[in-house]
Amino acid sequence: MRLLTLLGLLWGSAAAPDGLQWPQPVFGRLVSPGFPGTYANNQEQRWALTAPPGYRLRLYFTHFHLEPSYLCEYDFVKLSSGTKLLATLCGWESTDTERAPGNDTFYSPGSSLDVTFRSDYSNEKPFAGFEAFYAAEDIDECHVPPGEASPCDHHCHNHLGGFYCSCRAGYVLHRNKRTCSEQSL
Ligand SMILES: [Ca+2]
Ligand SMILES: [Ca+2]
Repeated sequence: MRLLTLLGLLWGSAAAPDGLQWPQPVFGRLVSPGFPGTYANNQEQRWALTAPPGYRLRLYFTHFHLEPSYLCEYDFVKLSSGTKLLATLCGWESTDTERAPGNDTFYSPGSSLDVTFRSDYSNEKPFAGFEAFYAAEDIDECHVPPGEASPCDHHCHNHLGGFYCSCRAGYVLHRNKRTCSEQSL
């Protein structure tokens, strides 16, 4: 019951329309029910994590031991962001048909990350579940993958929570703050 209340509070704050403040850095620890003890059957828990605008969420696992199953259809930890599925994890070692997190670090594409843990109706033996840590980190908008356009015409400057553009000598920054045009004399 207490858990449900907490989830409700998390939901409530995540659903706040505006004026949502982040007075403190966003970070925390997630564990499966009962961790470091074994998790029970028929568990489902969801964490809706939200970072401030301009930030993304980074998450990694320090412990992971779930029942392995083909395509992780029995017990799993699912990472998603909106409708985008980022990973479905189970077992403790990756195989051809299942993925365990290992030393991977996971990043939300935007400022939200949903973590869902689910266990099915049975376990052949006890499993201790998982422990994970998350933190919000600045999105480096200036760092774009090869082949993608930089957000700035000329120079891009990253900063915490955003970025800004500047232009080479002889050019001025357009009102859109991105485009550079030749300075008219
Ligand atoms: Ca199970
Ligand atoms: Ca930034």
